[in-house]
Amino acid sequence: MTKESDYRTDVAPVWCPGCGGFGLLSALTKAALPNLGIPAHRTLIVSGIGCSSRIPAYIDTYGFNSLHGRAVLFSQGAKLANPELTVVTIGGDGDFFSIGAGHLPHAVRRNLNVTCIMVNNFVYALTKGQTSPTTPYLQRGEGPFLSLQNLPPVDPVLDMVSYSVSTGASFIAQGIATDVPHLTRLIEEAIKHKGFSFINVLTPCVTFDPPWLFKTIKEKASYLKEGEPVGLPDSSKEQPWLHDPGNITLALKLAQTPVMEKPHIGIIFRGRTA
Ligand SMILES: Cc1ncc(C[n+]2csc(CCOP(=O)(O)OP(=O)(O)O)c2C)c(N)n1
Ligand code: SF4
Repeated sequence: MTKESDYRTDVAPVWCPGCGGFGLLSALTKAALPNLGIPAHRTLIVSGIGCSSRIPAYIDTYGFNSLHGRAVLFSQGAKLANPELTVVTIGGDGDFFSIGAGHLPHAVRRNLNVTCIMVNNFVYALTKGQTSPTTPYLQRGEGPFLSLQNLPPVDPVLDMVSYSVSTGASFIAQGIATDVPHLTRLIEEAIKHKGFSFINVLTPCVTFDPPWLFKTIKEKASYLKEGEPVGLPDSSKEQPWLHDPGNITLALKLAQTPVMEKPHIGIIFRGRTA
């Protein structure tokens, strides 16, 4: 059994106090990696560029702080070169879903055994608050949202979970950075899954998100439990949808629920293995 001290470097995180990055770091180093017992020298963490992408410096495994938008390519290359490695890719919503979005469907169809963790803080944080594809949609003229230039986002949200379901990703989950024990379980399941796995981690950016954003997400978070009723508009007491991660129709329904209305937390879909 390995332990936390095997996975933390002595580099102190430079994240703002309260940043959601700390939750993910704890989930990985205090629980998921020690629980799985994967030796540090058999683990590679690849990130892109962003606040969240600083994480390889804080985890004492192999690590690579690569290029903005390209982390998933480096991960696949590393896995092909050394199939013995456990490869985890970590990056922001800008990284995975803006500049890097074109790589994802191809990673999905190759279905290599890599785990992708998208730190979805709804904003480009490192570059100081520009909007990303996941920034909640506001009507033009509704007022300033995030950017220093006071420009509200006018484009509708692109939803990464729906995108993963529709491209056929073999493992899809949604976690929340403030619930570390639950996030730990999702990460463990994703790493154990033999194939491409994707976790969308809803994460607070205390500096550039408006405070109501993460407060709303926490209040509305709805946990998925296998075999138990799921809160969907067409699920009733008489005819409930019961959660079944193998049901792609249900996965699409869950993914299409706007995250600001009902963030479904848990394993959304588990399909074919590599
Ligand atoms: C090719 C390239 N384009 C743009 C940038 C500038 N840049 C660095 S980080 C970043 C966005 C960061 O946002 P996100 O990926 O969501 O991560 P976060 O900082 O929010 O964790 C951008 C645009 C870059 N480093 N490289
Ligand atoms: S700016 Fe946001 S994402 Fe970056 S360290 Fe601070 S809280 Fe975290």
